[in-house]
Amino acid sequence: MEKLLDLKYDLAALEPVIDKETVDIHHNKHHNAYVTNFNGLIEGTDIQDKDITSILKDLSCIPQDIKQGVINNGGGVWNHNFYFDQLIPGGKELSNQELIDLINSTFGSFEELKNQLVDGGMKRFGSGWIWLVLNNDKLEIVNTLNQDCPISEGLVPLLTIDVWEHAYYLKYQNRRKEYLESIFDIIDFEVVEQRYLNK
Ligand code: MN3
Repeated sequence: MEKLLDLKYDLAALEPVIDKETVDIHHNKHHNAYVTNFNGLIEGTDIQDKDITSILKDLSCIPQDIKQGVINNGGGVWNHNFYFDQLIPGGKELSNQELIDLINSTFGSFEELKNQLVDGGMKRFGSGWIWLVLNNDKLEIVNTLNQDCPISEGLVPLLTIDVWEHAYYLKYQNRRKEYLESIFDIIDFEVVEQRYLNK
């Protein structure tokens, strides 16, 4: 069973990049609903005592009649935990040289990594996520539909941006690109580094 993640910052602390009302509705309503629905689905089943990461890493463990619901709602919990946990007022820069070198050798530069994440987020048609992942120690940008989670594909996520409209629409409306470009100002790259080191 899952609990709603405790945010490390106040609801208004990510302004002006993400406004208080958006964080409030996104976290306390949408994110919380995934937690409630996920717990309701797994309660009383064979997987009720399994942790969410092991469930999503091995979808074959999910009873067939609740499988798609667990993928949608469990992914909703996991992906939002991952998203909100890597945000911080003012952002934090990357300092790990090994990861900096890997980004430069893969994408050419840190700026180009950002460009490709923005571009990938723009190309994700409909609701989903854009991710920086490790695929067998290689950096890749991938996107997922709905609440699908890259750990179900054996990938190691390092960073994600939620491109569901509920993540940005109150402030940015149709300007998804502006949201994608602005969010880098509040990404905590120390968290991203830690994910890389714990891979
Ligand atoms: Mn969301």
